Amino acid sequence: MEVPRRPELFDFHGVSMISAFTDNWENVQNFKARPDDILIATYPKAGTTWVSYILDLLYFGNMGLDRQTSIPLYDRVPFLEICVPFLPSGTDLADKLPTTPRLIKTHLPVQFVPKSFWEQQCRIVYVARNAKDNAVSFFHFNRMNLGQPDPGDWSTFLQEFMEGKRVFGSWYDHVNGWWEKKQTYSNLHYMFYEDLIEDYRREIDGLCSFLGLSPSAEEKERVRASVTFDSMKQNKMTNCSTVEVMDQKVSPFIRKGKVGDWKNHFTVAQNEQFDEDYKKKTKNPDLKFRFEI
Ligand code: PPS
Repeated sequence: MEVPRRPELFDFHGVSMISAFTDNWENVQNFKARPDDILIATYPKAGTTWVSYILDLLYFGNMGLDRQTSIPLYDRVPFLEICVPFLPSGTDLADKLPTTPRLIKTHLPVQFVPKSFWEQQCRIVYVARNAKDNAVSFFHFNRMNLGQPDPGDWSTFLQEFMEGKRVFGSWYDHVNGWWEKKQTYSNLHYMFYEDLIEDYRREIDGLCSFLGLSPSAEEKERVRASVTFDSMKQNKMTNCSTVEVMDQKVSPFIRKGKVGDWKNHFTVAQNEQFDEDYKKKTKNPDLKFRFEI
């Protein structure tokens, strides 16, 4: 059997990208956001699927079982910039979404977000995750997903991650760019994966208050039970088991879901080098990450 070729990274307006996320650029840039659209923005592997599913259930959890059992989450929450052969593009899927609000996912760095989202004052939920766990999760994702560039071995991957040479570019620029945007754009809710792990209920209350939602205690409990790591790992609608290019035997899409798994991957020397480099690249003292909780 022919082994599918993995895509090559290239520089795209200063950001490392692959063609699956740039081929539909004109339609992405001209995408017509509506005022009630909600954009879920993240650097890859920061908790996108988790937060997307939480929002999906908060808004549409009562719409009937069919939706929950037959429509994969990636069709309910389209990935705006994706464009691959034989599948509808993210913009097409979003255009055809029957729901209000439309929930839309993106990994774009802030400067690439289509201008209609800002013009329409859409609400945006940004999720950030500490760089070390984010890098580990991204490494395993690149191993299992043939649609991603070859990760090489862990030390090669880590080096490239530090240099911003992975898909969607530099983690440092991403989390920082969005953080800076938050200072001038009030409809942006900046969340941390670590906070959600530490105190799910507190974070959901914050999210609901941002979204203007007031679910009952029972509804909140229903959502909570559905979005636990174990439930989402078992759930075929959220675990990407239907995505052909992902080999879950290499590494499952819903893999570990922990804060601090980086300790099982970083050598002492890698950690020292990473910390040194991290200090130089993270200049904003207000944006703080936790590497353990
Ligand atoms: S993607 O491909 O960018 O959309 O991936 P993303 O969803 O952002 O990130 C995947 C990581 O999130 C973990 N995850 C969860 N953690 C805790 N609880 C729940 N419910 C949950 N769902 C997904 C997932 O396991 C990936 O992290 P790692 O560290 O690899 O396990």
